[in-house]
Amino acid sequence: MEVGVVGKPNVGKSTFFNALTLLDAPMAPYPFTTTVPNRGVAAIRAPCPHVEKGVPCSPGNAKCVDGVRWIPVNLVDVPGLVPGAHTGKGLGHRFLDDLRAADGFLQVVDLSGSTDAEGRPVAPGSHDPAEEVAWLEEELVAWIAEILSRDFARHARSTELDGKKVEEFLAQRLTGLSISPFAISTALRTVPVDRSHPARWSEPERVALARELLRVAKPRVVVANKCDRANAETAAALASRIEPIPSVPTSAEAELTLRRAARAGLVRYAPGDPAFTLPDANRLSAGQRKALDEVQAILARWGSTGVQSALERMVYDRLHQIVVYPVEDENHWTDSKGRVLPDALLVPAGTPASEVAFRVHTDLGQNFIRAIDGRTHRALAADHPVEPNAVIRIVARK
Ligand SMILES: Nc1nc2c(ncn2[C@@H]2O[C@H](COP(=O)(O)OP(=O)(O)OP(=O)(O)O)[C@@H](O)[C@H]2O)c(=O)[nH]1
Ligand SMILES: [Mg+2]
Repeated sequence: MEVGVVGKPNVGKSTFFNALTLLDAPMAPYPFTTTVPNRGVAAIRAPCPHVEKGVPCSPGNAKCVDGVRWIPVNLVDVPGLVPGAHTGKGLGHRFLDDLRAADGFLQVVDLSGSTDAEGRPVAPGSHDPAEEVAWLEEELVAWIAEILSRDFARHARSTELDGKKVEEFLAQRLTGLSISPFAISTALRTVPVDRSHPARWSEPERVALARELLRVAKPRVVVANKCDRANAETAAALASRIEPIPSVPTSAEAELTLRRAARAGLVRYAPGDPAFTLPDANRLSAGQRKALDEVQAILARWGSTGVQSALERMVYDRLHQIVVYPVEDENHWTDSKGRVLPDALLVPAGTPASEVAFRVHTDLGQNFIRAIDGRTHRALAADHPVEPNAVIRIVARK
């Protein structure tokens, strides 16, 4: 699972990225601070089944803290895009190629309206963040259309000569873009192109296909950042202007402050929580105390910093992922070495049991006999969809 962080310059993309990964990507109050993509690992929360089992777990890939599993998700932060980036404005848009594998885009905008379209500081409230949602979509469409069009005529002609299916042709053009066959067939159904003659597809037809592919294959969530300098009315106005794209008000700066303070042992705070506590208030300098007071006020006003929810909104609600726990012993929920619930996997909702087996190991998938639900002890056939949070054993031919 990979999520891309995109948006115009100076809105807080790298701050948001650092808050979720605790890395140190450069951040600064001017445009184009980021010039090369930053990659890191964030995590989303899931209730750990060890709590209902009443035995401690031994997590491998996803740590467990107080009954909450933190499931890793790859995050990529890129340079800022400006209107016209596909024609070379700003830093252009070639760096978007580093987001080819992204399953969805978190678009960070400046809810406080204190940066113009190019990311230059302006008076708060003087720029409407809804505008950048519209033009950023055009930039993403232009990027996919360009990938689709690279060396198009030659490939299209050879497709026609070889009598290859148009779905196959598009899949090849879009290799590595994490666009499913489902998205491709949906786009071909929606956009009335001549299926037998891709070489005749016009530029506007290719752009229309790119737009549809983006809509189906790359869900977006808008991260309405700098909410510490905005109010609930502005957040509601943005939400209604950009419907149906969901938006989450965030203060990436507050989240980064809290996570760094928690790492230093100055506060107790679990990402996404509505509050934090101070284990030893005497350890704080006057500056630290002031910064934490400000964060406290943001939490009181908004309920949380929103950063953790924004990522979870993407992975759970927009990408429809669920967590499953494969085990080898359906009674004790252990692997062959006796470790309880060692692995937590993200899979799309509705994934059949046999597909989960493939995700664990190709051999298990190929030799699948049945799966067994660790709670009900019922057998699941190959095509049976796994439940969210399922603990399952795969039974395979030896
Ligand atoms: N008030 C406020 N400022 C923020 C917040 N998040 C980031 N900033 C500030 O916004 C400025 C830009 O932050 P960056 O994270 O560098 O922004 P970016 O979008 O990565 O910028 P580029 O890499 O130049 O595209 C910095 O001065 C941050 O401190 C926030 O939640 N609230
Ligand atoms: Mg940046």
